[in-house]
Amino acid sequence: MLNREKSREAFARATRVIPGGVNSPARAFGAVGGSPLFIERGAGQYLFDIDGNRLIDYIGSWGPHILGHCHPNIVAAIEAALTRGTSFGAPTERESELAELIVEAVPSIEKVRMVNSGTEATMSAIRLARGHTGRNVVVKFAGCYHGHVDSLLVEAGSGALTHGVPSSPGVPEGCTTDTLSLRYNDADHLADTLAKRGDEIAAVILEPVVGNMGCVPPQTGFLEACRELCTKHGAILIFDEVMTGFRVAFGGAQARYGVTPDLTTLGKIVGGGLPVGAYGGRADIMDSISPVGPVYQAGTLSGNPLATASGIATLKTLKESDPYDKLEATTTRLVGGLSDAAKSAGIPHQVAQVGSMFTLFFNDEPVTNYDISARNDTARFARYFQEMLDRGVYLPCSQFEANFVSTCHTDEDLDATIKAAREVLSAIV
Ligand code: HOZ
Repeated sequence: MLNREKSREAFARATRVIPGGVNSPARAFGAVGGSPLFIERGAGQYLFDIDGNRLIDYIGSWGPHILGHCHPNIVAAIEAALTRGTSFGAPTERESELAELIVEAVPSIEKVRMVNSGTEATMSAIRLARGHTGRNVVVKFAGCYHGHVDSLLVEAGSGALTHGVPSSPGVPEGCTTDTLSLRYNDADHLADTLAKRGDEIAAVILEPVVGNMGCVPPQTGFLEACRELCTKHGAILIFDEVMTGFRVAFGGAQARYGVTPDLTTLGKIVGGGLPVGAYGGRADIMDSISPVGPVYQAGTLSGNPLATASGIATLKTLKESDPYDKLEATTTRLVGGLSDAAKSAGIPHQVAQVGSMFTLFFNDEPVTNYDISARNDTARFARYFQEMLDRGVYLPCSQFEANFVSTCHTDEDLDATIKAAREVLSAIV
């Protein structure tokens, strides 16, 4: 049993001045009960909370920490940048260095614009697609989450789904009348929609591997069909790789699956844990952005010196060490152990894994879309979550989120996690 006393007190204090006590709903424990742990520091694969508990971390700040917390290369890069100034509002050479690393790695990206979050990246990519095509309608897929952009908060995943508001109040109808939400992994649904309204559709945006209704991989042929249909109807294909970029392969899901979108959005790993987003793609489309073209998008802190230093250090370390095969093998071993534990307990479950992203679903059918994910046994998940936490395993506090493995997780961490899962799952049948 974890001592959570100081965290409880810290949460009580936070709730007096911060809505729900958290600065992002995905951190709230509403779906699993209790209150969140307050973190004192991170080191490698571990978090240490203010009660002094050490936790094996499978969130990694919701994706950025593929190299673990406080990787020495990243810390050194940020420290060196810090002493030279935190923001200039003027170009630096580091911005070009980071852009070059991204362009070299991500197949679709010929030019890239840095922003400050994944939400900003998707919001800007949508505006660009509309401005470039002169069309208004955007197609998304239910259960995909593209940040809290007004026009994309329709049947959204992540915290919106977890907290039961996949389509948020506060978004005027006018913002979403041009948003169509289709079934993920259903190419026929997309083909029909494009056949009917193809000349109005500016963009089709999707997570090529969904991380926000749990980890849901694309079925064979789905990404290819999206590519083919967008080309046929002149719609811009946008891969939201905020979560999958530099995660499921160095070049993201598009490199892993060999399907190249027109635009790509990035975040998380590309900032190495600092607030960063980016969107990039075909040069002819990107040149529609101001000041070359008319589509306006701007930001005082975009390309920030600390954030670019952190991003460069992260990408260079990943490029030089190429940890992807090992990360995947580690994750495969872990999900195999979790699945065996659920099997021995006789619990209906599914494991979904792509590279070092995974979800253990409490569901008796494979989770391929939003409707099926909505049938997950969330009550069982809540018990699993709490009991795992009590054994020092820090999982996402929602059945609708992906777990992440870092290069720091060891065999001992995996063994401890699987042992905990065996105990817990046999007790929550
Ligand atoms: N995309 C992240 C989780 N699915 C966001 C985390 C958050 O909203 O705080």
